[in-house]
Amino acid sequence: MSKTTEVIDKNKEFYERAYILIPIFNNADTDETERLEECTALLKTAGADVVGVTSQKIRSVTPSTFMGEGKIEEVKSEIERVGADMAVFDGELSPSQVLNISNILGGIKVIDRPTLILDIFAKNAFTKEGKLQVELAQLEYIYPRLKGKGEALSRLGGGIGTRGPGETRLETDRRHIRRRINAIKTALAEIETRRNLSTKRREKNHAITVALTGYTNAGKSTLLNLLSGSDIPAEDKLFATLDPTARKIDLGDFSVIMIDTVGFIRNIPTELIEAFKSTLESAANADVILNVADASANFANQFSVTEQTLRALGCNSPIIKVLNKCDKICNFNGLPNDAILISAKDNTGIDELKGRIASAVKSDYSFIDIKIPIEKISKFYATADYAESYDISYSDDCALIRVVVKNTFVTKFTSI
Ligand SMILES: Nc1nc2c(ncn2[C@@H]2O[C@H](COP(=O)(O)OP(=O)(O)OP(=O)(O)O)[C@@H](O)[C@H]2O)c(=O)[nH]1
Ligand SMILES: [Mg+2]
Repeated sequence: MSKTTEVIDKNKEFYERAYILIPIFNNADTDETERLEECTALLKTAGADVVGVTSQKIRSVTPSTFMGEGKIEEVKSEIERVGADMAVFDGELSPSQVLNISNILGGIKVIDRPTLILDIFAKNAFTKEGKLQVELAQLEYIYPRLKGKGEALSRLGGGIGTRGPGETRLETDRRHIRRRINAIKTALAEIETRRNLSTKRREKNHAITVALTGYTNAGKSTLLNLLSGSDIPAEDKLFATLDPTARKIDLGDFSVIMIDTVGFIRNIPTELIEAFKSTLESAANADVILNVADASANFANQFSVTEQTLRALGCNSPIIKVLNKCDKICNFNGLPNDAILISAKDNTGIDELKGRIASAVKSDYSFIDIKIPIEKISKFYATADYAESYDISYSDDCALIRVVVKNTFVTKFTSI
């Protein structure tokens, strides 16, 4: 029924030593190995080594400690043996569960999965907006947990779970938090208004947008670097990208603006989705969406986590499934046949991907070539606002105009 294993024992200075607890429900869609790998990657990104793990199959939740109390008692001696200084629960805990588990484990720090994810976001936020969004999500998560004495939080001490964006330490005074939440919301609303203005400007410039979305660490930034020849940070870390980055990509006939954005993960804290809503919505509203997953991981789950999150954000755009890291797999059986197989590392499948993006764009847009005498060019300018974009070149007494236009407006140009 349950299993106790020691995983890694590295003695790195400054690294916290984490012991993972994994509750497993019978109908779970992710298996134990995957959960352990993902939790280990999250901890590595946050700056901790995993020194042990205990999993337990659970039929019903024990209200006081989530997993059975007997199991937690067993974990105590393991934790002492391997010298862990915190326990990480791969799920969400109530404040009293945190406190009860910590009590049984001799008072050590206990954090849950949302706290761990929020901590990584805090670590990786660099822009003003990113920092505010993360701090808001952290405070919204903490606030209801500070009811009563907030003892569970005072147990945290320092390190993972107590860090805000940048060098800040998270506020834990309820009254201050309420005030801070309101101030952050006002500041974010101002930033959003400014962004909406520039989006409007971009809409007026009629750029076609393609959003890179997908599971964290699937290779979105690496793909954008390859397509655009730029040098956006891409690392073997979770949530390396938090702030949206846009680059122009040439697709032959025309170009698009591709937006790289924050990655998704299973059970992403709702507070994070809420705080990142405006950033995520601008990706969800792009003309075409790429849903990137890692071919060497549980890609079916990765695809569905991303797609569900996008649809929940009101996304109606066409979604193209992209399976990256195909260089890492030997067996191509069982891969979804509606996905494009690529390797951003080895530059394979990229032409097919570009072709698919172009045809998704073309199913919405038409490309028209117009040749008119220069003295009649005002006729074109009278309808030019209906174009997404256009290029004009001149030959003898004629203007040659290539127009990209939404299908609904094609007739505005065919009658010139
Ligand atoms: N083997 C292999 N590794 C890849 C490929 N594409 C990306 N990687 C590696 O995967 C890791 C994550 O890549 P990123 O581009 O940062 O992934 P991301 O989707 O932007 O991740 P987040 O921003 O953290 O959500 C890096 O170490 C990349 O070098 C690929 O095609 N093959
Ligand atoms: Mg990235």
